[in-house]
Amino acid sequence: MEEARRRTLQLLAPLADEQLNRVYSPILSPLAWDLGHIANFEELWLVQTVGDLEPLHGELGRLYDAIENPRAIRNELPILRGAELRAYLEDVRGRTLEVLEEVDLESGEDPLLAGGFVYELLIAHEHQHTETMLQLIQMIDGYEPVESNATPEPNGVVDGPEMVLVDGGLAEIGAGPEGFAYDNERPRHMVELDPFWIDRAPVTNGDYAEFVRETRTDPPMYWEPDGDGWWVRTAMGRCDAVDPAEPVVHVSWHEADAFARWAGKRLPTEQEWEAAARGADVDRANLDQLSFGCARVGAFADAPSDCGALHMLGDVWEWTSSDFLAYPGFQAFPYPEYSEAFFGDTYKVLRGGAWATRRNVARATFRNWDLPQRRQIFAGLRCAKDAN
Ligand code: AVJ
Ligand code: FE
Repeated sequence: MEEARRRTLQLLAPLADEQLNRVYSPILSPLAWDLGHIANFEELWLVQTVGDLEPLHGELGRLYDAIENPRAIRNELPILRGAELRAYLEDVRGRTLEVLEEVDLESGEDPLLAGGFVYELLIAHEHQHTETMLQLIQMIDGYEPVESNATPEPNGVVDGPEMVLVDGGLAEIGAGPEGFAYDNERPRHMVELDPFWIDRAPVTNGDYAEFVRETRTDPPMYWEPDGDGWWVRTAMGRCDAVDPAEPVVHVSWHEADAFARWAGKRLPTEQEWEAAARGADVDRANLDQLSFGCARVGAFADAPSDCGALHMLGDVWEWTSSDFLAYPGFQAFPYPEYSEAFFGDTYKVLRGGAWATRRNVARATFRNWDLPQRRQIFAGLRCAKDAN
């Protein structure tokens, strides 16, 4: 929990209070809301629910309820700001640590506490909100990270076939009963897959620029023409040449789907994606935020998934053709608003995690979801094709 908090505060450290309170986009919360929401989620689950204590600020929690308060209105709420916000984070954490002293994680009677589930939930939640914060940080001109790592360079055998084959048959989908996973990843179940081809690597900026040129479709978010027939990236107010060898990022589901059809292919289903990701190594992937961008295709080429695919985890979330639906036998846990409220044909599933995703929340069974028109998320794609 301390490590998660250090990262949250580190990402925000270069920013003035005015920037934390500013609305950069109606589809993203002001950073001060995210920060207060992180602390309030901790208070709700670790202090109030586990510790049976009263909240510090009475009804304050209602302001940080993500379902009750759509992103566009969050800055109009009387949320905590400035020193009061910082004090709330610290006071909640103090009480969390007091409660933790008393807690019995071993008895297994309370499913919330068994295996430390609620603590894992809390950490994953904070990790996911730091990714949301990074979506907004892309819009802040002149943002300079406190700490950053060079993006990993291509290694191993980078050249290979355009697509790799995944055998058909029964595939195990979803997370098993052990360890932390979200409710929407469970229960694990078998699906019958026809054999299919999947791109060995995510679609690159080079591929996507060709699609834009030929179809006159909009470029990805944050691309501007460089005046010389190519493109620059303008995220964080920069002006860097688009690298044709990096995976394309900040495209919508509609754009991803159109690209796949233009290429004579299709998006994979989320089950196909998961089968293709089997054997991918979460420790050999461009994750965890500090590279502040994608790695060129072929980074970790020495660590392919079992079918031979690269970059299944990290760099960009990959759009799938699948709607966000419950797995057979799904049970909401610990609260229906986490996943169940979003099931249906409104949201599309993304898989794999991006450079902006903490390593702790990236895994082959993890299901992310968003609206098909969204581009501020770190989303790209890879294509699939029937094998017969
Ligand atoms: C899984 C990224 C869609 O941001 O709505 C954060 C994660 N859930 N707090 C979201 C989440 C509750 C969720 N996504
Ligand atoms: Fe949240």
